[in-house]
Amino acid sequence: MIELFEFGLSGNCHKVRMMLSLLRLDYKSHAVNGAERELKNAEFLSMNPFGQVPVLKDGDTVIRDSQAILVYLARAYGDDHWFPADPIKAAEVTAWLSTAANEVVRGPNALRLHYKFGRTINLDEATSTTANLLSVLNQHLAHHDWLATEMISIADIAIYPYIALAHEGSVDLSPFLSVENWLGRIEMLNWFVSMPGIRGTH
Ligand SMILES: N[C@@H](CCC(=O)N[C@@H](CS)C(=O)NCC(=O)O)C(=O)O
Repeated sequence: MIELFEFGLSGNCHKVRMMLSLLRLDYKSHAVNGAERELKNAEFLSMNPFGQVPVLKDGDTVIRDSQAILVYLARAYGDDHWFPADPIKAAEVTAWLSTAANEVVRGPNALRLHYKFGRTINLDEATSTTANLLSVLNQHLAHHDWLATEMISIADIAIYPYIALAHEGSVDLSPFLSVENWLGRIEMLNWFVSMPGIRGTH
């Protein structure tokens, strides 16, 4: 049985929930209470020494980090298009996984943490990172249906949640029509799952 240690409002956890659903995998959810310091007790730290969700357990295998979990699920349970064996395609997917862990975190994720959860951030840096990211995404998606290859891959899943949640960080996506259309394509997938804050239609 697959187990997922998670927060309901976390976009990083939502990547994993989406992937599990799209692969039609059953799992047991463990809602971790960050306020109760459940992330920092010895048992949790033995699974992820950074004390963060998501963490996925599959039998004796424990994987931390949302991008790593997507790679694991794609290779263990998915068809090749999710994380292709082809070296060039694998590199294209990995480039977007890096974008998810870098520009997305410093941009729309940081703005959401500020406006929704009150975290102090460098607003100018987060705003300019977000503007540049959305411009890059929009130009790329003007000519591509999916981010990395001609089919959906874990690149799309890794980038999706914090773009779909960007409005909670006071970001207006309406000037970025190709991004809006890509969000809509993902939301039309069979077995797509939503989360609080993700609008139903784009
Ligand atoms: N690189 C990690 C980042 C995970 C992360 O930032 N998790 C947040 C929730 S979205 C968390 O656990 N925060 C609590 C903390 O850092 O104490 C990933 O992609 O999974």
